[in-house]
Amino acid sequence: MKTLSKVKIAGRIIHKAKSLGASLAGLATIDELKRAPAFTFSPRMPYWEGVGSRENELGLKPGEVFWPDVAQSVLVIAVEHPVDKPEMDWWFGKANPAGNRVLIAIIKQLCDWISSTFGIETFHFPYHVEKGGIYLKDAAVLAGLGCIGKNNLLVTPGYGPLVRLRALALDAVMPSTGPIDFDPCTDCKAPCRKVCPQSAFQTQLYKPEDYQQEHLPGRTGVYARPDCNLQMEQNIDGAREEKMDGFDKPVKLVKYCRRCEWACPVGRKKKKSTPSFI
Ligand code: B12
Ligand code: SF4
Ligand code: SF4
Repeated sequence: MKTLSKVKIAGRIIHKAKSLGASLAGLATIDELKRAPAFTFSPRMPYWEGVGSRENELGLKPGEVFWPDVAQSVLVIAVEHPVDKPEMDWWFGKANPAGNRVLIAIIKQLCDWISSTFGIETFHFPYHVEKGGIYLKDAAVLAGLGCIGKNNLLVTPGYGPLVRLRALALDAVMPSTGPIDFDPCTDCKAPCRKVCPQSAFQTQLYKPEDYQQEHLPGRTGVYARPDCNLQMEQNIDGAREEKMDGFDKPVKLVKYCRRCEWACPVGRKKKKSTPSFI
């Protein structure tokens, strides 16, 4: 069989990801990831407050990432979570949200396809970092999917922050597809920061001189993770049982806050204007 160049393999993998339902897909190397802000900052981050510091079987300290032997590059995919499909994000009791299940299914199929087509070993990263996952937003920035916005979310040119992410590792160094020259936040008045019910973007909790790095949560250290996490806990406490299709009994529906995500105008599709004579 003719040997394909890495560039061609990368192109085919990205094309396959999109044909399986990914809205966006891109590649970054593990060496790039290891130097990325979330990876260098997290193990030194105070205020974990229980988020991401739960007991784990990998022996990881809070914030540490587990790198499997096969990890040389990562493929990051994004699936759009449009405003008019909020249910993609809802937790039904302990059941994964529908959007998460879509991401998992795409990555599973890609893992099988990549190893059978190119003979490259793969690893499906779990969601939680303490269970062996990676920092997906930074990975997505390096893979060229978008930038970190003032709302501390990945903001993509086509879908704004309205995406969810997942990744797999490849046992081959692939050409990186990013980062891209894109920053819609510079001249934006940041409505995303004003809508937060917990005022999580009000104070600079982390300072560059304390961490010897420029990029911090909320870009400059102004995102207060403990405040945001409090909102998530309130959302869990306030969840009500509702009757839902596909469930025999009423199920607890957790609808986590997305205000900083929804307030961002980037990537909103303009509704087709209806001709006035109809
Ligand atoms: C733990 C977690 C939480 C915790 C803590 C969040 C946090 N950021 O600390 C809580 C429960 C509070 C939370 C809340 C939310 N989360 Co959350 N969360 C995660 C998880 C599992 C890990 C994130 C983490 O710990 N990061 C480490 C911290 C230190 O990183 P950070 O805060 O992002 O800060 C870094 C970046 O800003 C970066 N950075 C800044 N500038 C620049 C510039 C460049 C060039 C680069 C490369 C990097 C960079 O540097 C900082 C570190 O120094 C990820 C999934 C995953 N495996 O990645 C989802 C994830 C980040 N969450 C997600 C979402 C959507 C949410 C919520 C909207 C809730 C919801 N409805 O789902 C809110 C939004 C909060 C916000 N505005 O950031 C999505 C984000 C999608 C997107 N478009 O970005 C993710 C990726 C999950 C997914 N399903 O796709 N989350
Ligand atoms: S609302 Fe403005 S500042 Fe906030 S993420 Fe979107 S473009 Fe950036
Ligand atoms: S998800 Fe809600 S609570 Fe958390 S930062 Fe965004 S607006 Fe604030």
